[in-house]
Amino acid sequence: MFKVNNIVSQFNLDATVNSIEPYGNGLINSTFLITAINKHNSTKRFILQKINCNVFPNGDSLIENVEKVTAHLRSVCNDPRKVLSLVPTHNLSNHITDSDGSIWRVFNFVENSICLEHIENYDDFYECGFGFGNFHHMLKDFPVNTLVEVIPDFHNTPKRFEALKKAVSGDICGRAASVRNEIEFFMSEASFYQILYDNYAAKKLPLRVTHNDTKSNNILLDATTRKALCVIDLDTVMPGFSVNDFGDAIRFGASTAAEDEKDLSKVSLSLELFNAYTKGFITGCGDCLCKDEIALLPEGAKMMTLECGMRFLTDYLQGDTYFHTTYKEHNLVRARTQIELVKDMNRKWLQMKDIVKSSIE
Ligand code: ADP
Ligand code: GN1
Ligand code: MG
Repeated sequence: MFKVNNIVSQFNLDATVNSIEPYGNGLINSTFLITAINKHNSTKRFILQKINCNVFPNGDSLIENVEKVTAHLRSVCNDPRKVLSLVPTHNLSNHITDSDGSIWRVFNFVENSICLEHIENYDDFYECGFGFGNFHHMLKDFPVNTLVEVIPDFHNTPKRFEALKKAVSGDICGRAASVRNEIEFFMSEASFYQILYDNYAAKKLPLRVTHNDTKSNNILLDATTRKALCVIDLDTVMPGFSVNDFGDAIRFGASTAAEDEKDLSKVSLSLELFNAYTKGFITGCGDCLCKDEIALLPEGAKMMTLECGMRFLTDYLQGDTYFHTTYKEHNLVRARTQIELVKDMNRKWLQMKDIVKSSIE
């Protein structure tokens, strides 16, 4: 803890630190809650984060992206609870680099907010959709080419498929033979992976500023009104496709089971939740989505579920070096829930298409 205390002392919190505790359930970065007392004797809280430099080797560019995007959001929305703010250091920097080369930053804590690990009702999920849709709306005039692609090809599903096949042939942990069925499933969907890039090439799908990690625990709702409040976890904000932002949220939030549920009979796509998110997202986007983008929303949902499943399986084959895991088969269990969800999406495909169509009539 000495090291963390030392890190915190370099930020200009304007308050005396009482405690620093691990916080949240993210799979990549390390997050801490700082509780402090200011000179008026009021409690002030902050979020401290250490960026995972294996995942984000380009930490300086990541912080620059976050600074640019939050500055733009502040220019279109002046409510401080609705936009993340980086707290400066005493040297007026927006982050510090420690002796190991790791990057740390502090955000103001958004008080009286909740963040959902599981969706509890349709209205909450509508609000998540509205909030992420509104994020696109607020960033529609942001010059997308000024953002650094901090993880190149992050949602390039064809490349993720190539990476899976390479992990299978490399088989460095000797695990491939035991996951033949899972590998076979991803092979059987191979003709699907190119579809968004084909639409991009045909100029039907524009490149936008996208969040790229739209799980429900990456948006804060107001604890009193349960209205969408603030989009967080901006590390993967990069140029991308809106349908993937829609899709990742569906993958996580419209599933009837947790991402790491072992009992696959509990995993399915809730069409009611799909409907709620679709309505919220399209409304939040306002006029910024084009017709072809809206038509491809179901493809985004299936794509992100397939891609995330492949990423979990690839990590399992490679010895669990990317995602935080708490037991040996954790990534495999996660890959299996994603496969189960895709199978259910295939069964409910026409209904998903109909829900999207009826949302714009
Ligand atoms: P990770 O990249 O590890 O997922 P996040 O940025 O999503 O990290 O933060 C982890 C958790 O911390 C979030 O799910 C949320 O509960 C909480 N959190 C993060 N930033 C804030 C904030 N500014 N105000 C309140 N809670 C926050
Ligand atoms: C990671 O950091 P977190 O938990 O919000 C991952 C996402 C995955 C998600 C799966 C940078 O997100 O891409 O969809 O886990 N983030 C990164 O739960 O790889
Ligand atoms: Mg997160």
